[in-house]
Amino acid sequence: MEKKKLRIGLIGTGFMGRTHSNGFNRITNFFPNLAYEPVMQAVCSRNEEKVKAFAEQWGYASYETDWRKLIARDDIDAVDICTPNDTHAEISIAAAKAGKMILCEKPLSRTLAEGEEMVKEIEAAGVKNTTWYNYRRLPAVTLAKQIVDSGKLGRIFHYRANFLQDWTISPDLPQGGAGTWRLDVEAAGSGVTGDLLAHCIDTALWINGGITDVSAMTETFIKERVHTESGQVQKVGIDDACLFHCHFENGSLGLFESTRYARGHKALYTFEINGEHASLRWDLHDLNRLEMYDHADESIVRGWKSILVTDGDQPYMDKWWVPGLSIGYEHSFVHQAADFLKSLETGEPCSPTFREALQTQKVCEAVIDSAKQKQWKDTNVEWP
Ligand code: SOE
Repeated sequence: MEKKKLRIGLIGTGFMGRTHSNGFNRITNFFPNLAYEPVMQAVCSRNEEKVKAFAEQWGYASYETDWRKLIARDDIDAVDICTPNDTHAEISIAAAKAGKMILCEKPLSRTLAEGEEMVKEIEAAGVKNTTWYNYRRLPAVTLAKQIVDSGKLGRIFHYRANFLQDWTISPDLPQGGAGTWRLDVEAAGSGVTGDLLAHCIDTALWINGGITDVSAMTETFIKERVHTESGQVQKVGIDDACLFHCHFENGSLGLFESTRYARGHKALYTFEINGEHASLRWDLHDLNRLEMYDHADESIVRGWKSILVTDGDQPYMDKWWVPGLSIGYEHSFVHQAADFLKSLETGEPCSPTFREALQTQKVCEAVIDSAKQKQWKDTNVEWP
């Protein structure tokens, strides 16, 4: 059967541009039953030499150096936004007005107000949309969601998550520009809260439901940095580290920590969920493993068991190799791209939609406000 085409226009050729391109490139081989196939139609970035090389490397048929031109093209169905956070609103709103479907890299926006405007415009335009929160689509994380949804854990008491890195410890690192825009509050909106905790919050909302209120503390360890473009020393406006605790709608308590100053940790994302009957824990460094303690096991063999998530019965794994053989980080993007194509077929939304990603923004904003004002803050999250 001839497949329908989804002609992709990618904007941004950094780290995320590569992960998404790799995701689209692998779909047709590994998800052969989808009715749609992605077509790498065009890629856009300001530097012509670099964007041309990127197009050749990743198989895009053409390139642009102005995103407005890419959006105006009739031969693009979906715009994939992989540019820094300060461009998400402008590009996605323009793309929606041009009637394009939109895939936007996380976090949705810099601020809640910006995110609300995006959701309003995208929903008014009625275009299909999704936000890339890739970690949900690692098979072990999806399995954790399935186990919680099955009721096996019973009542949930605790949800805790960490996302620890160490790449910004040096005071010599500049802020702003390629590579270091995540340190510049103007470009990023916030520091670890929007960049790293947003992942933890998205996974937590998805698995454990709405977060009602938060109490947070943040710290900026390095107070001044040189701006890459101006060369001027500037005040640092981002949170270098953030801790918060919260209540979930289901009555459980949440504890979250993120920093880019945990020497030795490059990308340690972990979560643990404790329920009445069973607990689950997961660690990105061993991403195909889900650990579970089940109190229903016979007492003499009761203990933490280690589930290697590589079996064809487990989420997404029927698409890959044979049981026991692993997949990696990049597959989370293949899965999200495949789920987006599948959603075109079924007419269902592809979660997290912009509206769902806005709920993560609400938690992020409440966290930042709580830390600034030293007060508990309601999130006003609407979940689901
Ligand atoms: C930051 O270092 C970063 O690249 C985030 O921007 C990503 O979202 C995260 O997955 C890994 O770390």
